[in-house]
Amino acid sequence: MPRAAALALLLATATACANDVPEADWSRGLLPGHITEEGNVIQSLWNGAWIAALATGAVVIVLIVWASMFHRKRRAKAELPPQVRYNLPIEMLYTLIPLVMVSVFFFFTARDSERLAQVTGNAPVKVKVEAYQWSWRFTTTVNGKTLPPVSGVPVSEYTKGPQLVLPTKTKVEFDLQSDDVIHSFWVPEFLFKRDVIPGIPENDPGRKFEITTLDRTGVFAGRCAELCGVDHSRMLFSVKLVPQAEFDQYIATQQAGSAQ
Ligand SMILES: [Cu+2]
Repeated sequence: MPRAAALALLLATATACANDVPEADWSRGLLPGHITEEGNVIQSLWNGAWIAALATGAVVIVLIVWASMFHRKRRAKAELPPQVRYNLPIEMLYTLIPLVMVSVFFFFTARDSERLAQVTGNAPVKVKVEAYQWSWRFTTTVNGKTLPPVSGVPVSEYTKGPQLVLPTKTKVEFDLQSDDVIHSFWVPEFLFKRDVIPGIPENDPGRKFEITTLDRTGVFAGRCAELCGVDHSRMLFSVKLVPQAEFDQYIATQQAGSAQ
């Protein structure tokens, strides 16, 4: 009983502190609601993988129960049951079914990761992300014009970290760079994260990825997902999604600020 009470207390406090943790919903298989088109791809791969895993599990459990109920050793007959060694059809089945299953899983995973890694290079908004111990610097280029960079310091609340403003319904390219250690750029609502690895040369496609934002506004938490030192947990930032008109306004104020 005291254990249960302690757990309940822990859960209550954890929930109270975790204001930047997006709400996970059972209908989405416990993923947060996504804000990118790529999120649709990830959500359906996630759902499909769970359905396949649960279906496989159900078949296995039914077979185990069936075998243990109807093929028990009978007391009277002490002899071995019929053996299926060297039974070609059954052995082929043992081999073929797992092969087909793994191929199906592999096909969907490969198809979707290919799609997610695709970089067309024609995104109207490009963001250079520089990760450092322990914050981020975002340099946004819109239609060839570069805005002054936004950078931050370690903070305990994501709203106080550097903020990346992006328009809705727009393709955005990210270019990840680190000059110290490995970090990982993670916005939970992207349903995607990628390691920021030092030493990858500029223009290497391995440091880039693209998203297309959905028509969903708001401020979303971002964090570093690779233990990178003492203030790793305070390497927080936010992504603010605004309608195009508001984004144009933001660009205008940023450019005016940099001209002074
Ligand atoms: Cu980090």
